[in-house]
Amino acid sequence: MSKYRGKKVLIVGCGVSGVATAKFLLKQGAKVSISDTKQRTELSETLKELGDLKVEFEFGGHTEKTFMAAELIVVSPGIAMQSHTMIQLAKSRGIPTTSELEIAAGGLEEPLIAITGTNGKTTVTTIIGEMFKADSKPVFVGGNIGIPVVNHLISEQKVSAVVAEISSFQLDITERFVPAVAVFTNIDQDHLDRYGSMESYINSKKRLLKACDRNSFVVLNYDDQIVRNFASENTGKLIWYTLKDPMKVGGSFAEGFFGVYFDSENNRIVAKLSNKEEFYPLTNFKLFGDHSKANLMASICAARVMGVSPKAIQTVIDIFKGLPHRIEFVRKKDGVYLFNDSKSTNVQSLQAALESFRRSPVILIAGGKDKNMDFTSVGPVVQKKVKLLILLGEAKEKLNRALGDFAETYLVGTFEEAVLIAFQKSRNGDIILLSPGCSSQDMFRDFEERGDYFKKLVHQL
Ligand code: UMA
Repeated sequence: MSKYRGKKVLIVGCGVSGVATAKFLLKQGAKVSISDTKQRTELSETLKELGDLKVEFEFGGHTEKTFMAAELIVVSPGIAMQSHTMIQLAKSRGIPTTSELEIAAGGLEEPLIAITGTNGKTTVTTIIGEMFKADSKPVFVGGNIGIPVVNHLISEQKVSAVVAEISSFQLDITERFVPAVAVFTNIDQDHLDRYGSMESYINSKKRLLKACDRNSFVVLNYDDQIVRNFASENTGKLIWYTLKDPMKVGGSFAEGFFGVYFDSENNRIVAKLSNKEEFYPLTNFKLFGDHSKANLMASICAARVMGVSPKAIQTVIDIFKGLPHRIEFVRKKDGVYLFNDSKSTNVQSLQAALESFRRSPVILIAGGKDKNMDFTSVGPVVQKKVKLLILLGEAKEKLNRALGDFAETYLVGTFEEAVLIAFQKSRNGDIILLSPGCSSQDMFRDFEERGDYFKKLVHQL
């Protein structure tokens, strides 16, 4: 019998994750209520999902009565639990809290491959999923990518693995889960408006490392200093991936190298995950930049240790076209190449996008909602690559102070102006790149709406 049967569970937050959790818990026989600060009318889309299922609602705020009546509280990832008065009050009265991820992980019969990091999470999650599919292995792909992991339990389908993108927000509210594989892509400034300091953001990411046991494979990016340092606290089976040749790094790293690296001379990836080396040529690999190779290597580590065949891995390398809004080629117009990188919502992703373009000068459109980030580190790459900087959104003044001296700069009010000026000022062979380096919520619902709007304007040119 389910441990949730008859239990009074309060779900805080009626978003995608809250609604999926409600559906699962109802199926388990729990008595479910949902509390949300929004009004019912604002939540009509997500509420449709629940149909006429028996749920008690509290809209327009959270009350003590509702929270104190619960035997278990499920907190949505978007809620900063540590500073939430009502959740802290409930905790102080001994009411346990949990998360959608913890509930889902507790019910999984299949191995969980968890991917976290500041950038590249969605791409790595997707590529791993594609590798399983190419090997005819059924797989569930979800998590922070927009599909709650608990949906897999609702579906009751058997798969060979669950691949989940895990955000720091999810990690903050999750205590008990043991991944079979944990992948760390990189860690750089992000969500500092929520965490206040890099240390606190890093500690949040580290919760995934701490969740691993000695049977877990821990995949670390050697090229990221913060992630590299995680090795000293690792208790699982360590796998490295790096763009560097381990023999050139030397020392004990080269001698005991277990992992995947990029062989630049032969444009191929080398996997040393057993006694036998495997080679994956990148001749047909379509994604731009070193960060894409790094994402691919992280994916190979996870897929290979979970038994995906080299043939399936090579198939995905050869055919994967990338995801929308990530340095996505939109169109060539009058000799000018236009790219949409709306998913670039932090400093590191902006840097990676600019570094991906080796040749032509770039006209960069950047700006959006600031997350308390410091953009000064992007100065040198702007100076090297950018011929014109077009800034917009809430962060435009801040970006101008950090980067304005490195390229001719325009501050504009709308996306229409930005695209128009970019195109008017462009010449044959130039690249126009939207890579905001900021989140989208000052002007759009999310990065997808922003990217779609940019693409619409580009097609209207
Ligand atoms: N709410 C309250 N009380 C509060 C604060 C919020 O009731 O004090 C309510 C809001 O009114 C809203 C609901 O909580 O109705 C929103 O919940 P949520 O923010 O947790 O969003 P979900 O729709 O459940 O989506 C979450 C993730 N959202 C966040 O982490 C902010 C989704 O990641 C994730 O895809 C989804 O669960 C499924 O797992 C999104 C995201 O932006 C894409 N993630 C961040 C990122 O990638 O940078 C971490």
